[in-house]
Amino acid sequence: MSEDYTSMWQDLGLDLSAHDALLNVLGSGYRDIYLAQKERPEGMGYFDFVMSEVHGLRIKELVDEKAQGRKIIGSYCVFVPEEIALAAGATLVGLCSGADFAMEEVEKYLPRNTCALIKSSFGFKLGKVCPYLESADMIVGENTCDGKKKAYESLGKLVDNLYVMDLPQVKSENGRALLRSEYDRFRQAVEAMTGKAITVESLKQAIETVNAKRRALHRLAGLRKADPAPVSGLDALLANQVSFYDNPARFTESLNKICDELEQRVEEKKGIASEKTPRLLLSGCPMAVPNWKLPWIVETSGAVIVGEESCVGERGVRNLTNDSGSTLDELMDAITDRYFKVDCAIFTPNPDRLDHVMEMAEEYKADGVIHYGLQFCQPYLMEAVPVEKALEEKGMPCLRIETDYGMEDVGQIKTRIQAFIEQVG
Ligand code: BJ8
Repeated sequence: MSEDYTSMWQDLGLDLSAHDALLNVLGSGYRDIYLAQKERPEGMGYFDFVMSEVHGLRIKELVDEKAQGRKIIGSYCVFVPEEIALAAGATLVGLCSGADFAMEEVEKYLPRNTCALIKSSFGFKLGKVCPYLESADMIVGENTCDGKKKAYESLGKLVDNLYVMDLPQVKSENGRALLRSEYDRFRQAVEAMTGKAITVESLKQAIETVNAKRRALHRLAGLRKADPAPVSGLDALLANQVSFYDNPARFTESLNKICDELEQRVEEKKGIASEKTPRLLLSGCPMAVPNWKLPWIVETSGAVIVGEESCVGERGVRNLTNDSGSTLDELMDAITDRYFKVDCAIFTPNPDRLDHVMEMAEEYKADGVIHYGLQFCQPYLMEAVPVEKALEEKGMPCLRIETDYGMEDVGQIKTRIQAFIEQVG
């Protein structure tokens, strides 16, 4: 880290020794997993820098924004529209966590058989180690899976700024009407917090900013269709993860620069692995920082990941918001339409996701799909079965992996993945 941020972390109320321990684990994990990769694009230096400052410079930026009166909104789900936050003069950051922390404490609040993602969010709060959570003026929870919606009842007792957004579970007219009214309610809550009314101009501008970020991520995704793959799945995942924290305009510019370099690589047929290396698609639960376990296992076992059907991946960013509306109502409708297409497994039925996984497998010329389900995540584990069946009917091999954030099962997963790679290769 470029500076000593101890006093800033202290002011945010972090537990300094626990936070130090977390940074150490994060730092050594990053070194062993990311910096050990070969043939990385030079532009990834930007993400190395961002990660080295993820609790430093970026937090200082947020603290400075707060000092100038800007509000920070933390969110746990891609259903929370960044467009609305930006249009009201607020900054949105992702809060999902990808590491176990303070598990003993967590299990005083949540049953053991809760998914690692929810437990981790609680662990970061109870362990007082997340400066994003502690900087947030509003924390948005959403009624998606049963685990999350019940967990927010407990989280509401641990924080005094939780806002719960209701979400539909069915893609019907009523479902869309609920989403639209919840987005209006959220807009009003954010306006009341920032004291800034959203205008047609500010919303259009915000839509453009977020669309530009998504377009850059589409560009990155498109380049991964090449063989040899110009960038690793680990690095592409990192770009997607950082998109939840970074300043959106800076992120877009930096990612576009990396894509320029990757375009060059594709032209020169330069890859992170040789041509014809087995290509795998990941599908399933989101992977929040620093959850790099599965891609790390896959890419150190002789395959390359070419896409993620995930909220930290294509499910989260594939659709753009139409900015052609000329009234607030039309723009809010466009936002609702855009987010209503997100095919999270909490929806029932959810045929779009099955179609999307198959489309992606074809487009990215995958040799096989790994379905990633977090233990105790009912929506994704349940959908893993029809996903696997649909893929296999099309002759696309699929491997279902169910795991958590622990490292105890790495050896066993590696053996299964190596066998799968042999099969598809
Ligand atoms: S839109 S995927 S970000 S809810 S892993 S907490 S589903 S038990 S994270 Fe998600 Fe929004 Fe959907 Fe995307 Fe529950 Fe499963 Fe845990 Fe999950």
